[in-house]
Amino acid sequence: MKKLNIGMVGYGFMGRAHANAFRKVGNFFNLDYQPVLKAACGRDAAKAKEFAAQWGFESIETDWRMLIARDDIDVIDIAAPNDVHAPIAIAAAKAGKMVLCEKPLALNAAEALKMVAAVEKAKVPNMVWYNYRRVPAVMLAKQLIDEGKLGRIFHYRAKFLQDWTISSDLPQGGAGLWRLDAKVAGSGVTGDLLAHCIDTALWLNGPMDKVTATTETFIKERKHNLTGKVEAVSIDDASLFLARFANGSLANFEATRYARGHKALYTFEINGEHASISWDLHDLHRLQYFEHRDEGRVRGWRSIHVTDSDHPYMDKWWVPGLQIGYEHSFVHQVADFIQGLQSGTPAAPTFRDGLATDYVTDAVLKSARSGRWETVKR
Ligand code: SOE
Repeated sequence: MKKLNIGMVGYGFMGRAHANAFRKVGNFFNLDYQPVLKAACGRDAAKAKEFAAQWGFESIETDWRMLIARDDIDVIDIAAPNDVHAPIAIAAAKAGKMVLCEKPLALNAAEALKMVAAVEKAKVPNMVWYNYRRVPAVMLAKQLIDEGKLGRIFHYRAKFLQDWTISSDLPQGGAGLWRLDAKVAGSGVTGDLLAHCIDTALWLNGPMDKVTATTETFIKERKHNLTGKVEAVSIDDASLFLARFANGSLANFEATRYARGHKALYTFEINGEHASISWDLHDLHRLQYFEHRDEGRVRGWRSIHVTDSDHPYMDKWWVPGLQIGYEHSFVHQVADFIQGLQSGTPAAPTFRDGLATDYVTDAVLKSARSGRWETVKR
């Protein structure tokens, strides 16, 4: 079996999700490549060492430039905050490394475009970690849509609701809280949460033509963890938008960190001419499906427990009826990336697909400022 040497930048929540996926994939999928956790990279040597020991990385680096310079690294995996995605990805591509990048691809579409140019010029395999595509129930939704079961699509509806930033005592910036600092995150819930909804939507329902949005920052000032000073908050705390898709369907999207009681409630619903589907991250192994052409007396919403061996990915896990969870979506993503290397057909979402999402988030933020419908670039 060929080795795929991984050099990972970042050791936070996402670093754990990626490292776990690299470790597990070979146990469950028969692949030609085996990921090897070669080096974990982070600025704090003590934390990097602790992380490397916990997850089985062979070595550490404290400067991503040194990591990229190493001959024994095949893949640079970026699990660090958004403001370093572009410089690391571009340098890695120039050095001929494959690049995996956490979502959103960049701070904005202009930066994402440079990243796309770099990986395409260097012809290096690349992928963005929009992991929810790889939840079996979501993949089943994709299969049903591609088979034409829904018919013409009328509506797409998505939400991503959280409640972890409601307290005004919560500081912004630094480890764990960089998502509240616009300089590091690029935006608030638009880039962090809506980006997931948009990636899934573009994949399931095709390109978007235009959007009209509104955003709000409920808490205007927060103490900054790095400066110690109270500073203006410039992320969007909530972001809502309407969209028109190229296929003629109408959509609404909402993301907030101020929906008390909701922790990570990502839901979407699609209404077609013949059928509707809906999915809910808090019940991620189920797909709700309504088929109008069923016999009238028994017609109703079916709750499909997506755990059978003919469901996407499920033949690789336990036995029918035993469900899997969040972390498995990352394992599937690594498996698909490797299968893309083997087959020569790159696994999506590539950086170019990630750019498409950044074009939408840019249009959403632009519309929130202008108060007008904005065209989505392609
Ligand atoms: C934010 O809380 C967050 O961790 C996102 O950054 C992730 O992308 C999402 O999957 C869960 O919520």
